[in-house]
Amino acid sequence: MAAQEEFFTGIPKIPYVPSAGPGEVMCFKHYHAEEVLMGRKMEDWLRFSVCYWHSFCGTGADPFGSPTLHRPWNEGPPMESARKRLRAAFEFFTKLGVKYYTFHDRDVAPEGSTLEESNRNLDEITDLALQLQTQTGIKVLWVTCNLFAHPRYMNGAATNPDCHVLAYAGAQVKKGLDIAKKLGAENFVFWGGREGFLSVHNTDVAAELKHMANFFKMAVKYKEKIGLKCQFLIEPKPKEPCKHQYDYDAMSVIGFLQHYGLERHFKLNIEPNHTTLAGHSYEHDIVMASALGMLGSVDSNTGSPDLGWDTDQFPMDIRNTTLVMKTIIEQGGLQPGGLNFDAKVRRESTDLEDLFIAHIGAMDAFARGLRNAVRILEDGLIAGMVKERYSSFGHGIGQKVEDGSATLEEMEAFIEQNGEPKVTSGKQEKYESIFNHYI
Ligand code: XLS
Ligand code: NI
Ligand code: NI
Repeated sequence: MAAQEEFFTGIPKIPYVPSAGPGEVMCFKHYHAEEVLMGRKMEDWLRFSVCYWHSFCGTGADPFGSPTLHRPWNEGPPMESARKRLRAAFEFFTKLGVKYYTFHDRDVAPEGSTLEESNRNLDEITDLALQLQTQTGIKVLWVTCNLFAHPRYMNGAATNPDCHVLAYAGAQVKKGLDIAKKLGAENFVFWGGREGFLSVHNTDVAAELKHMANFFKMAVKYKEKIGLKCQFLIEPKPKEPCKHQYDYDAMSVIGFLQHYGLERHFKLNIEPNHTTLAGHSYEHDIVMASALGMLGSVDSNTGSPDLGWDTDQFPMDIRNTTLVMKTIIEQGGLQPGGLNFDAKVRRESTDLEDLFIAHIGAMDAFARGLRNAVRILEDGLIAGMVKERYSSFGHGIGQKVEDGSATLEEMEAFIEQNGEPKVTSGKQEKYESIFNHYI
């Protein structure tokens, strides 16, 4: 048998070299997979995942320009290049030392002219994926269905005004769930690509929301029927491609899930670039979802404050990664979710090695965030200050508010007895100064 084609020639398995100088970017200086922090290996806190669509399907094309990234695996007839792409991807995951990957159904296998043909393509490619997974030990963090690229979905999938289109999406998701089971995916993501509206004039919002909820109920039912054990995740995004998307941000998705009685079956996959598009700060939705026990996974990327769209850059800012990791440690980890690099190299970063440099840089940024967060939590200084700030809820009237037994009459009696509260400083700058000490 001919030797398997190598795509990243000259690039070895990426080593950990903590002493490496500033110009050495093809090694980890902070990410040390096996090192144990707060009782867990770094790789288990971080659970890094590479995304298929940007890193292996992306061409660098944008609305103003043609492809700039000419990948050897994207050449040839569709099924042949699908197989090459998969082998290239597994070579990349192995050399990078990442244990998880994520994909849309249509990233790994081309859409055929009928659903049957698309499904056959998927069967064939996922046979190879399963083989490569077994050989390498690499696993699927999550699968998702692309319910937004094909023209049939231009008016939405689960929220399409035409039930024929919704049915197609349902059929596609059924197959996606079968594939998730076949490959042992740990999660399944629903990103509402075109679930929203561009004009309120032609849209029955109440009907669309109900259809979307019923669509999710069908997915839950089928998941249970086939005994698929993965976590369902919804990924909020406020806009793009729609002007308004129903899954606007963490709190709107949580409200939606609760309204339709779906909250037990889903968690959230938070993408910080979407959070900033919603007008929040980077860590906002991670903190909000986690506070309500709904943070399931993170699409680790970042936007650009100068551009108002989903630029999907690699996360390189240590302040952000520290805040994210602090939240993740506080909730006891992300498993079965992970940190998925839903990020793409810039269209100007045309070398194959740039794919490695980008992932290594982002992994190191998260490893530093993890190390910083561990120091913040182990020192306990900030936690102690926050605890003190809320200490009035630990006794007396505060305790009654805390456990939900207090009444407005008791509030009135308390004020009659104790009068005006004394104002206390919020000390924001003190917290910020202490936080900076750990960065
Ligand atoms: C798009 C989303 C998408 C999902 C998966 O903005 O981030 O890539 O993560 O469909
Ligand atoms: Ni995403
Ligand atoms: Ni995105």
